[in-house]
Amino acid sequence: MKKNFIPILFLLFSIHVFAQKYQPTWESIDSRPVPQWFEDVKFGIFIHWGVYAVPAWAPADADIGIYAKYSEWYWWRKNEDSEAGKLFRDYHNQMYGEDFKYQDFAPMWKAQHFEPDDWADVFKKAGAKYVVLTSKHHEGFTLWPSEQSWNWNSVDIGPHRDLCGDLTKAVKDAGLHMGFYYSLYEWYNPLYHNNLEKYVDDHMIPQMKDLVTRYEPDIFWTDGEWDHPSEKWKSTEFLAWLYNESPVKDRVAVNDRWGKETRGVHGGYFTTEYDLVHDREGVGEVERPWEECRGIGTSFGYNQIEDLDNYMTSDGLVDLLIEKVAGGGNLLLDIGPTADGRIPVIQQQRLLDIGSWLDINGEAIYETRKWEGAENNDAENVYFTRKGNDLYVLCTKFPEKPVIVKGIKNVGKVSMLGFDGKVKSKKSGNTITITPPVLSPINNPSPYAWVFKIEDSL
Ligand code: FHN
Repeated sequence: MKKNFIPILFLLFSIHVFAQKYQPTWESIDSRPVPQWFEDVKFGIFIHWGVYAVPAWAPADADIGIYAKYSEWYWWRKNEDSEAGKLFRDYHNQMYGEDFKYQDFAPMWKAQHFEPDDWADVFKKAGAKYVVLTSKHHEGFTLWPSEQSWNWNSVDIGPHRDLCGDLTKAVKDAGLHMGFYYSLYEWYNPLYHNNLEKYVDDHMIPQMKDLVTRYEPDIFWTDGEWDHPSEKWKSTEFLAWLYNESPVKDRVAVNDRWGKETRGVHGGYFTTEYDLVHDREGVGEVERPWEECRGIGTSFGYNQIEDLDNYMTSDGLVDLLIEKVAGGGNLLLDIGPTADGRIPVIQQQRLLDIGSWLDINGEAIYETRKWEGAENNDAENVYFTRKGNDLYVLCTKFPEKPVIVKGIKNVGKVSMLGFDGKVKSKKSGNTITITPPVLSPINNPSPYAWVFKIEDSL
């Protein structure tokens, strides 16, 4: 009897493994399409909120490259032997003194004005359809009561609140998709440095599964993957669990940061950051949905010394959204809340401006796809999206001359979104020439970008 027990167990185990739809290999994981909802939503809000919101500082104007301006890197930079490191150290020592440890900032993060419903309301008014919150950045501090992060989480210290839970509820109640950013590596966790395998098995994977089962996010957005290949992070094992067994298996979307070799190659949708595409073998060979992320200014975390020169204008942000969506991507625009729990007013204002533009022009953004015919049209400041047989022509500057669009099949009604008057157009062969209407401040539908819709044209 006993003799047969082991082979039977092995058989049952094998049946279980092969009955799973996705195997823990990149070939199998990559075969799962990114859920369609992700490609439809186009615009999301990234939130970088952590202990770094207390010092909230980076040398925004120094000529030291993009990454060194990230305020969320404060802890690392101030210990770094580099030009940027010196700037962070000098600032820290002057403001807080050499003996003041980064950890001492944690109790100063009070989040006393954090109103998750108000945040969700701003996101909704911005026209965003999804939100991605840093559940844990490279500093290892978790925004939920993680068992693995004892006394270094937002319930034990600082805000004394389950920030992931509270925001998830508010965002879901507002009808938006909720997602989490999660950093695989942790700068100063001794377990990470001394025993990677134990860190992955006993710390990282349990944390990731805890986040998924507790809050059921629609997006799992990993980062901090560059130290090790995905094999060491056991990424395909986690993804197989996520896709086969987790409570969000049918709807969850993930990104491409699962190991030093995976950006732009493996995983779910591809990501760029401040337009940086990570250049490595295999990148660009596979067509996947993609997403650009960046801050409104020079940093993801809040940087209190940024001024207007560091911030993109509302006009620039609307243009950025158009450019990314016309290129087939999504825009994940980051905000950096303050340590007391507010979204800085200037960031709110930028978001609401985007929202009012989307209120009128959203149909040219949401649920659209890239128009391949755009390649044959190279007029400056003119972009295209398509939905069904309709073509949208998005002009980021008001056209002074007629707009010529090549490569259409037919012409149905031609209109400008948000404008009631007639729009003149003329078709000749596969080309249509649209004469921009004369607008006044009274009937101008937008201060930022103007959209022509050509119905039944594709
Ligand atoms: O180091 C981080 C950075 O702080 C920020 O979180 C961005 C967001 O994409 N990702 C990392 C660098 O790629």
